[in-house]
Amino acid sequence: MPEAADTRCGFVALIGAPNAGKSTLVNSLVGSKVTIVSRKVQTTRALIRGVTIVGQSQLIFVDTPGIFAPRRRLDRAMVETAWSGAHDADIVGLLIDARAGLEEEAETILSKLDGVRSRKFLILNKVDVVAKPDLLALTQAANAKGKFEATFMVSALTGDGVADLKRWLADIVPPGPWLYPPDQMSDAPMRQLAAEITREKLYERLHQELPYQSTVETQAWKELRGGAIRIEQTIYVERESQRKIVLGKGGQTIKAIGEAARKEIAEIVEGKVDLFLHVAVREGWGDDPERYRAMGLEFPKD
Ligand SMILES: Nc1nc2c(ncn2[C@@H]2O[C@H](COP(=O)(O)OP(=O)(O)OP(=O)(O)O)[C@@H](O)[C@H]2O)c(=O)[nH]1
Ligand SMILES: [Mg+2]
Repeated sequence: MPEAADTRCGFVALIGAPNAGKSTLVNSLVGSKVTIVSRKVQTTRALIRGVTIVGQSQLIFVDTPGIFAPRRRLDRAMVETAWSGAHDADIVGLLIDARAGLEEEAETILSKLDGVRSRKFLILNKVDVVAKPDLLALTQAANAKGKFEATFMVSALTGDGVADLKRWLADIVPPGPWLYPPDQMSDAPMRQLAAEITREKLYERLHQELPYQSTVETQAWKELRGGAIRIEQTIYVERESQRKIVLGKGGQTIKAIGEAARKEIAEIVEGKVDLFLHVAVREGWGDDPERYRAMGLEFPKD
């Protein structure tokens, strides 16, 4: 590690509407999968940190849940946690899906961003699918509404513009000692990432309301003799009818979810993994403080 006197270190929170590409960008910035991604909105539920080093600077990226008009208790917890991530960061990047432009959710975030005292910059994401003139118009419109130190145009998916953004951040994060060992990319325990990976596979295979009415927890994690890891997870749903859908005909759906999750977890731990998934009906889990603790969320009291 370099001498502390020369180092820089800071928290960079990425906020934005659901589906803007925050998690994809955090993974791209870190160069490894630390947070899950899906085509559906409201995938990320809590603050997820991903760490990377650029020269003498350690950048701690904070992935946040999308900000939208919340209805359920869980929605409120997610939106509150996203704003808390912004307030606590040294630097906040507002991500806008350039294809969607300044839609209602992005406008609402822009209008509240003045209340955040951290340094701010703007990111137009998904430039791989948007024409240049549209990007310039969007840059102007967003900068007219918010005070940003800089605007970046990136594609989190292709990596276009990501290195430039990293270099800029490395120069402006505050001086100070590194907070994580140089080889650490995430501060989440493996059992939490493993639960998130199963949730990602669930989001890929289930539709309508079901993904939003389910949550995944790792119940047991055991290293067996011979090196394999035995993992037990529970998928909580709200109703028996949902349990049946998660299981699928002859157990096909849960099998596919489990197999996809097992493969990915095995790659990350670089070893053999046995994954056992249980599906439990827990009516009202969205109002159960215990589930929020497991997700790393504050429980909104009302
Ligand atoms: N074409 C294109 N698609 C992208 C890009 N970045 C992200 N996506 C896609 O956008 C969708 C949403 O990505 P996420 O990273 O999950 O978005 P998010 O902002 O974290 O979403 P929430 O966690 O729900 O708030 C996924 O299907 C991504 O593959 C990009 O640069 N270009
Ligand atoms: Mg996300």
